[in-house]
Amino acid sequence: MTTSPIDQSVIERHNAARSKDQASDYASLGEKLARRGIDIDAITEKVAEFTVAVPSWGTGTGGTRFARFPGRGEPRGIFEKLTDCAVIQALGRASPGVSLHIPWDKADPTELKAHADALGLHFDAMNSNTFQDHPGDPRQPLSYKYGSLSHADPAVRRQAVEHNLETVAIGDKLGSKAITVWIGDGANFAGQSDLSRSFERYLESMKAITAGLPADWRIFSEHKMYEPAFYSTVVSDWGTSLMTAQELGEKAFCLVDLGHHAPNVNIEQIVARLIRAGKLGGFHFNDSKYGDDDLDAGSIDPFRLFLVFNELVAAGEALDRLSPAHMIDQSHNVTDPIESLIRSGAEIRRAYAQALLVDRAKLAEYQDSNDVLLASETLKNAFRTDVEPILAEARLRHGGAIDPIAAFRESGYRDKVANERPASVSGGGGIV
Ligand code: PSV
Ligand code: MN
Repeated sequence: MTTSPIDQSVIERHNAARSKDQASDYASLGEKLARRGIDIDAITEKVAEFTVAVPSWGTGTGGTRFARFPGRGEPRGIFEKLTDCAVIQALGRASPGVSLHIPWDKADPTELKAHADALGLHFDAMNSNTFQDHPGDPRQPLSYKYGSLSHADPAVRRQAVEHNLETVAIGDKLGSKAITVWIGDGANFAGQSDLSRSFERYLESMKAITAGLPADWRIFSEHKMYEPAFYSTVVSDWGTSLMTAQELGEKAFCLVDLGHHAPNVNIEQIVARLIRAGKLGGFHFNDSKYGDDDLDAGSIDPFRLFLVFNELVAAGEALDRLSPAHMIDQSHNVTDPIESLIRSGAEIRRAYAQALLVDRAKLAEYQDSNDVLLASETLKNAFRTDVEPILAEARLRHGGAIDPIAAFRESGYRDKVANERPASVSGGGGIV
């Protein structure tokens, strides 16, 4: 028996007012798709099965290195963050999983698990944090100022390895099956560190973490081109990440954070290559214009998100074997985090639904006969399809809201928690 922080009668009232329009929009899209030989219900079912985990740290207002402007009723700790995640799931029905960040979310695992179970949530990949110091944490007395897993000092490396293993041990009690390792290690100046030796030290540390994983766990290496290091970063690109995963063996995979590449890089091609190598471990979805902007998924370049999903759908069985983790990694500075996360879950599902509509036989035919224009049109045709009735139907059939943002506002949840959580000080994990 699970309890939802959103009264089901709010959702029912909301849907009752919209169900006639939804039924007619769904029927009319169904007719259009039937003319293209597509069964709308089969697509809706696949969309409903597709889920993406929300980041615990995304439920509070993020910030930049200039300022953080707290929002109303922000969660004050991991238990309230989980409650907010349950709101996102109750309305959007796309995100029953939550990704935790340790030590930001450190709490008694038994209590955490019980709280999540009661809310009908589970835990996706764990994240370790060796990109910050943790004053007061007796297990991490040494500073990460000059690096963590690749630090020149073996004592710092050992501490960072231990922190990762502690994160795994917590995750294991919570039912998680993977750890994502992102390090901020790198250099601001040429000559500051030895590019080869620092990578060797990183690999050695990652091997120690991998050796300590439970049998059914996976480890994801997450690359990022720059920031906080601005001259060189130890795990800067997918080549480094792939080398890492290949060297670590069968438990190791690469995680693609959409914001972590050079400007204009072809992310969908990276995804295709990682699938080919059998090393695509998962995603951190978000969107960006300039760098690691951590904006809402699909808010800037929905076509790019669609093209990523086009590769995933095209991969078919090869992807099923990899079963990559889908997670959101965003920073919400000027929107209500709950609304942004609901919308992002829907945008990610939208890209998936559009990718399912691609006529793959025709696409292959046009590609092989060098009919460039019609190959391009085949993709664009799927992307141009307004799949909103499918997304709404997937929510509706699973107890969610036809228009989840409107339902969230109608629920009065933000006002309620603003009263219950006065002048909260701690938002998310801070800057992502
Ligand atoms: C780093 O920018 C990152 O993408 C990593 O996934 C971190 O775990 C997350 O953001 C939060 O800082
Ligand atoms: Mn990330």
